Amino acid sequence: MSIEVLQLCPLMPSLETALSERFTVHRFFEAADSEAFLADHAQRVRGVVTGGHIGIPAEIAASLPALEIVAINGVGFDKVDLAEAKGRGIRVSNTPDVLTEDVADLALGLVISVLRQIPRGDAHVRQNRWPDGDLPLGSKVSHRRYGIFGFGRIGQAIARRLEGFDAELAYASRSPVQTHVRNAGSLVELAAWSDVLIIAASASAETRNIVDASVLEALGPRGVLVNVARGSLVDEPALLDALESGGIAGAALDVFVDEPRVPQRFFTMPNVVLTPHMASATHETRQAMADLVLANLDAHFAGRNLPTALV
Ligand code: 8YV
Repeated sequence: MSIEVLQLCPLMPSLETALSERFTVHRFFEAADSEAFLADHAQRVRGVVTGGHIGIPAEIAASLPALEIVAINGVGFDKVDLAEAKGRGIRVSNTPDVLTEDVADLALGLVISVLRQIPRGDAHVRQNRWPDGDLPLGSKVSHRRYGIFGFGRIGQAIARRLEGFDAELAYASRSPVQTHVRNAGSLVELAAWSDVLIIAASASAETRNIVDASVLEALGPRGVLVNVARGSLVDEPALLDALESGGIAGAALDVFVDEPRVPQRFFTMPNVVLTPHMASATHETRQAMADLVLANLDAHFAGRNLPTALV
């Protein structure tokens, strides 16, 4: 009998094909009636495959008595209760490292997009508004002060890229890091020093809403916020207020509090660049993530250690 696996979100087609060749896959996200769906399948489900942005909701985990492994297609594990998993003897894996470059690349793309107004320029040309006049001037990218909050693999990859822009760099982090980059101290001190504050820290109870009104005030009316981490790190209403009142100069955001729903107040702001949580969304990286998801599932069901285990 084939092993039964619950899939909580759409995945790239090659991964879905590979999963269906190995397992009986129940596509939970397509269920019209989730309770009835779980009543039909939950007792036999031994594996869950999910995205980093979705994790596994507590009520689903609780409904799966035979669950052995949660394989996250993503590096973030903020939406999986690791302590609960450990307590139940459930293994959890993620896909670290393979997406670091892409997330850092997108962070740089967002920095350049917001400072140099690339999406605005694109709209200006497409909407044939250029004959009526030029865009207002943008801001310089090179030789600026960049503060990076969270200085793990992704934060450091962002710093390496910014060195190519002759940037001044500083970071703040909850754990000490061995680096030549200056430690600015607290997040408020980092924000006060920065022209651009880039959020690259992982989400947790301690970092929830950590970018609050006081951090935005420290960043100030010439400062720009870039977030490639998780929406939960930013107090979104405070950010909207700061953008509307001129409390900060602009923002570029790949992540939001209640994805895929984004507050409409953002939509009309000319000083904001918005992308749909796509930092790891390249063919190459999603394939590498898929390979790791499969490697972890294969290892588990063959009784081996997981290549990238969290628990
Ligand atoms: C993905 C992510 O969007 O790695 C993460 O934690 O949030 C992203 O890479 C997502 O997990 C894809 O399933």
